[in-house]
Amino acid sequence: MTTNKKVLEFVNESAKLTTPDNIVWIDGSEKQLNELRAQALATGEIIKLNEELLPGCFLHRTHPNDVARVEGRTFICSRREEDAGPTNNWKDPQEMYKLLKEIAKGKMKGRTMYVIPFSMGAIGSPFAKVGIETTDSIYVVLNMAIMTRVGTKVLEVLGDSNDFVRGFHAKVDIDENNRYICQFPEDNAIWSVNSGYGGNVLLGKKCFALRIASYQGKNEGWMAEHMLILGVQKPDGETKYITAAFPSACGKTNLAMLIPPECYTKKGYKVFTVGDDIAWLRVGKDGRLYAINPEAGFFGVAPGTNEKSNPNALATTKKGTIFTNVALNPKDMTVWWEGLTKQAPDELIEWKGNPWKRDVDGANGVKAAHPNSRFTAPAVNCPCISSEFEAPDGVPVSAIVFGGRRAKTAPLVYQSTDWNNGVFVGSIMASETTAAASGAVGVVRRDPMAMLPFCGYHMGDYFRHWIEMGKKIKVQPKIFNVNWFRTDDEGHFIWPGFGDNMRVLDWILRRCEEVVDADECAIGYIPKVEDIVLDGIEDEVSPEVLKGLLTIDKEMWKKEAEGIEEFYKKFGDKLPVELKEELEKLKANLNK
Ligand code: GTP
Ligand code: SPV
Ligand code: MN
Repeated sequence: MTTNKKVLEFVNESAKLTTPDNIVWIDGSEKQLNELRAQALATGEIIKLNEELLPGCFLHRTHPNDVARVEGRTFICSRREEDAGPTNNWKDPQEMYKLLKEIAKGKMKGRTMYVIPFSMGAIGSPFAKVGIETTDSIYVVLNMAIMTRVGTKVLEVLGDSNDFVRGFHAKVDIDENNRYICQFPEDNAIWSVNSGYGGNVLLGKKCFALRIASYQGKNEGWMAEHMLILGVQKPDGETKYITAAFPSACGKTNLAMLIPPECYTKKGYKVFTVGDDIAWLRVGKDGRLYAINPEAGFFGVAPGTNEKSNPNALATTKKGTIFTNVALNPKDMTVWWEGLTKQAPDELIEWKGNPWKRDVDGANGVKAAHPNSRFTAPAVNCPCISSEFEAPDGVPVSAIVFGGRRAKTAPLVYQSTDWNNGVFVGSIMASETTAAASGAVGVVRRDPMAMLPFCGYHMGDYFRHWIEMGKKIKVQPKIFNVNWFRTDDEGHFIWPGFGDNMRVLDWILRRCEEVVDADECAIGYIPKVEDIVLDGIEDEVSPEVLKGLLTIDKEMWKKEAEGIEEFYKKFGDKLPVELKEELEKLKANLNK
């Protein structure tokens, strides 16, 4: 399929190591994908869902020990340990290659190795980058065919170039004790062994488009971020674009596809999705910041997705979708997850494949779907996909929003005072952990720019890169922070969230246009209560309640500042002095 020597070399090396019975090159044709689906159906690797209700949709179950990203087993194998920084696991590349080769040696015997040429970004876009993934998993092939652009045309644009990322994946034995997700930034290489789950094995996603790409971006003067991209079309027809970085399972897909409340739709406001997870950002010729979504599909969290919370996401999953670790309704071969409907069907097959009864298992708190169960759905299915989704030069960014899951401390929204202060706001992000990664859930941890698990180099250098990028952008986006997750004394979310987050986006855009005032406080600019539109939710959110959501507790923030200072110590002299100064300013403001 190609005469590219470097590609052939990589494929031959993968094959020599793992000794598969066959090698199949993925050409991207529907015919070939159909053959693979048929094979995977025959072995039970995927289960066909109801063709009338969910045409072209399948269910896949991963091993119960393999249901999320594994941060403890994810490594940045730069030559020097210092270059991986204090927030990444590191191992010497030569040692790690040796270990990985021992693990994968001969492990594709009796299996087929698939070669997937893929493009991150629309083929032909100046932002786009090519990868080649070798894998022994049909599930990976079928998912990559949704999440990225795959096939012959990718090899055509690559030509003889050596500028591609090498992604090696082998399922081996799905042994969690020998699972490794390794990035070699200096070699443009990724190795993933002993997993068959989503983000660990769809190597175009977090491994390439964030860990490797963030490193490439630092060297080449652009940025790879864990951000959604959305467009707000105003009644006058103009569309303004916002990017937002929230940690895993903290609301990116939901915000990217939001349907505005009636008081906005009546006036003609519309929201369009450009991306839901990853943004690649470059400075355009006009000095503005432009964003593309390098992906072609959505790998979204299923639980909580329903007709009310995210009808657009639900509609997106109605055809050509692969569901991973959701529950199966065997009566009609449809899928179910917690939060899809108020009441579960009487009987289901839970995500591990066992019978499940609502009144027995459900009543005992046994979940039918895994909390990190997901759908892989083509972006083109999305009813609100942006007309600019494939725009080769991306969309201009007016605002950058950071946010996390904080029960207290962080207000509903605030604006930073300028770019460097905005970088500070991103760098001090903290959020409660979620089921998207293995480990404890609900523990507050620092997660700068939602990139803690995804930055492919020293995070101090990453902060420096953000500051330097600001200098190159002539028309800097304004930077904000949001928190949809403040809770009351009973632990209930105070802010209704979802579509109602439009009320906050509206304030953000009005701030960008400089048509609305704000109150200055210790941490930045806070909305005046009367400037957040509450039409339609007055019963739920009174001006008093809103005032509470916008209040800064100085004592809590003094503690927060101590925590930031402690966190910053990790970075030693790699911490940009600009951020140190911002921290000093914050402390001074809190003592005023
Ligand atoms: P990744 O794909 O892991 O990067 O996650 P994500 O950031 O795209 O998160 P997603 O939109 O899938 O939301 C994750 C969870 O947060 C779901 O259970 C949602 O129901 C919940 N959620 C999203 N937005 C809101 C909101 O505005 N308020 C509340 N209370 N919950 C929300
Ligand atoms: C995340 O965890 O942020 C995801 C899912 O988007 S995964 O692809 O598994 O990383
Ligand atoms: Mn994500």
